[in-house]
Amino acid sequence: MKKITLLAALFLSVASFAQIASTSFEEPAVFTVQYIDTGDPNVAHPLADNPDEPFVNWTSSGGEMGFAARYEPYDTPGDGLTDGDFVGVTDFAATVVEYTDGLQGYQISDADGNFILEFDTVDLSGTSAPGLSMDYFVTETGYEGDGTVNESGSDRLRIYVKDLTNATEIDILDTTGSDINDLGIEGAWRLGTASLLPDTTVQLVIEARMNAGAEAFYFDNIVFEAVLGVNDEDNNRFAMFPNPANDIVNISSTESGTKTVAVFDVLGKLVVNAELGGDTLDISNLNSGVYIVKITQGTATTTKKLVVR
Ligand SMILES: [Ca+2]
Ligand SMILES: [Ca+2]
Ligand SMILES: [Ca+2]
Ligand SMILES: [Ca+2]
Repeated sequence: MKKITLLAALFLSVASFAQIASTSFEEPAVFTVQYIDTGDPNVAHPLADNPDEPFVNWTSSGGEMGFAARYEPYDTPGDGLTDGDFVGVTDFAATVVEYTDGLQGYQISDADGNFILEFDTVDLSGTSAPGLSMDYFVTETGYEGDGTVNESGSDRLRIYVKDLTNATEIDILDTTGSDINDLGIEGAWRLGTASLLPDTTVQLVIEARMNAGAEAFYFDNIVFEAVLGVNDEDNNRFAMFPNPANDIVNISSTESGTKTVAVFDVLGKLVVNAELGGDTLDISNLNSGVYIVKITQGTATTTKKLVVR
């Protein structure tokens, strides 16, 4: 599932996307057992990876982003993760059916304390309109409390980006102050987004507090993207005509080979996703309006605005 989060920037002009960093949690091996913390649940500590248990940490080898997990007790410490919990990289999601991208994602459940997941920092130097998108799922069950007190029965999920350059924090989701049940976010995958600033260094952080096995949060498809300049090489490679169009539009490339074409409506919803061997894309199902067309061929990718009549 590809998502476009930078529609506002895209509408300004023809522009080209680049992925700056991402993880879909597909690289780590998976273990379908519980993770058992061997540390002291009464004190804060980094969570170590254990043999033949789900990875809670990952060191990037140049592909997917790395991440590191740590545990912080409540003011009223509980079992933490010493009682065995389904956390870390998993390929199953009991109540979720499946992850949104690939087979694997990251699960945090029954932490009996605070589970904090920090991702590798991302350098946004030289980018314009950088942003982050990610998918999250909150199970449908009876959460308690409003998350304002660091104690058992005060469930909380906060997802945010730390702007390390400006010492600010950009919230993607913060349930603090509400009973999670009152937010209408449970039982379906949700898209989380953040608009970021160029020339900053940022870090995605997830903080989760819950005290029951049915209370589970799942994460997948984390992508930092930015718009690269107009009139770049990738943009010049592709032509789209006629525009405005109806019924069909032609998408040509200066290079031979299959093209992947994704069409998004103004709300960022994917409406067409096609592999094109030739140049002709059927758009007869699209209503009149403005669309964003993302064209990919090999490593080249660009985005163009299409008007459908
Ligand atoms: Ca995945
Ligand atoms: Ca636990
Ligand atoms: Ca509740
Ligand atoms: Ca709870």
